[in-house]
Amino acid sequence: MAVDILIGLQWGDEGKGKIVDVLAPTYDIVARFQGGPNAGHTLEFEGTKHVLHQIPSGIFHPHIQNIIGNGVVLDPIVFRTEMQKLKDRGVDAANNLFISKKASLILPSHKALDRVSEEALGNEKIGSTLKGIGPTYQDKIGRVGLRVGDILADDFQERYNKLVARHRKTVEFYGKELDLGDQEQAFFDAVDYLRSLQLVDTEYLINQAISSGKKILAEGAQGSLLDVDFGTYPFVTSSTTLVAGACTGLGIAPKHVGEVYGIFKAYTTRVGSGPFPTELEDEVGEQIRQAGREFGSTTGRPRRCGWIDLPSLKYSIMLNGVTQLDMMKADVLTDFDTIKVCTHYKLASGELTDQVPHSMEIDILEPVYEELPGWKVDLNKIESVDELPQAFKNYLTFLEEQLHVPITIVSVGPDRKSTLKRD
Ligand code: 2SA
Ligand code: MG
Repeated sequence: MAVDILIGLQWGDEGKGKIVDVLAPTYDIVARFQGGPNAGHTLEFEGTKHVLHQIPSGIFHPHIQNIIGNGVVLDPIVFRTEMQKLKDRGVDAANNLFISKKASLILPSHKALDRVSEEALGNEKIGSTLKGIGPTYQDKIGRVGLRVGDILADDFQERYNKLVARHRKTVEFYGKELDLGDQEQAFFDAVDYLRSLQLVDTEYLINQAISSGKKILAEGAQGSLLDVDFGTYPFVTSSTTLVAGACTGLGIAPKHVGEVYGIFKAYTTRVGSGPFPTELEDEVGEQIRQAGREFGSTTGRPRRCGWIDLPSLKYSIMLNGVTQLDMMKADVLTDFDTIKVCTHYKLASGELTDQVPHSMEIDILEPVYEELPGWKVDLNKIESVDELPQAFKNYLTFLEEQLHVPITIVSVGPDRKSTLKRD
């Protein structure tokens, strides 16, 4: 088995970037397989915080080859800025970064489409990051999109014009005008930059690496509950955020999948619209938001906060075939006397279930909680699992008994060092 896959089990922002960074030293390749600039993967080490959007989180390790796979939607403008930021911090990513020729290109007009579409939805808006994700995947599935490899063709400008003409008509359909301002110039400048990088058929690169026994880590973005099929549709992102997405988004046969790391927070957050059964719209939710610094790392939006939700975690574990769990941000719950855990949902019929129903709307289901004693000890200072307070160990055991998967990593602070491994 050569490809391990790391997946967020909630609505994104579980701390995937941090765990990739911690696991990276044992891997030869780190690859992104879906999503794009909507992602915000935060890594902290040596007192500095780094937020990555499109570049894989293995980039800070010089021995690692990083791959942006075919399943990704790539915004050349955002990408170029991201590369420059890395360079400013002394990381020249160009040599160990490989970009799939089959990755989709986000055009400035895709971002305009994202905006007009959200405006038209009004109160029912998805709460998209406005990065053009939905419209770009629509064009991919609609078979009219542009891909990274197209920038090498002589007629790229014509193909670009043709697609923008389509987008212009759609924007007009919404009663608006397409005004791209200086974005087109920025796009073509960034495309020129992209041409100078290693644009390859990454499916061959990865499969050759598998054949030669190299270790690969596929890094998921967003979360399982934002998956286009199994998430809280239509309040989802437009890609397959599950393990299956790593196979199609990189060109990996399922037989090569090894460990599946499922990342979750000790509580739950969601940014954007859509149902969230355990949401706390009170001072407890606000306390979690402040203690956990729960603000979108791409858009800065305040994240909605709530208690941990076991039925949805079980669902994500099932869909992904999770083999190991990693629990993040346990330190955020330090100040609470009791910790609530949603074990079931109560349906309108009065029936209790631990399965995720077709709709997770709160008027259809009500969360049922068990209360566990809080630990009231600042976990941030703890450096080994033996030092963990008993009440916290009990919380872990309770979760493991419910989820039937071992929690092998517990993160108790933002820094690389605050990551405790359990056997
Ligand atoms: P989109 O932009 O079309 O993918 O938005 C569709 C929904 O998916 C949600 N989404 C996210 N949820 C959590 N984190 C994400 N990344 C950023 C972060 C988000 C941010 O790391 O904080 O900064 O706001 C992410 N990306 C997409 C989105 O909120 C919609 O509900
Ligand atoms: Mg994030």
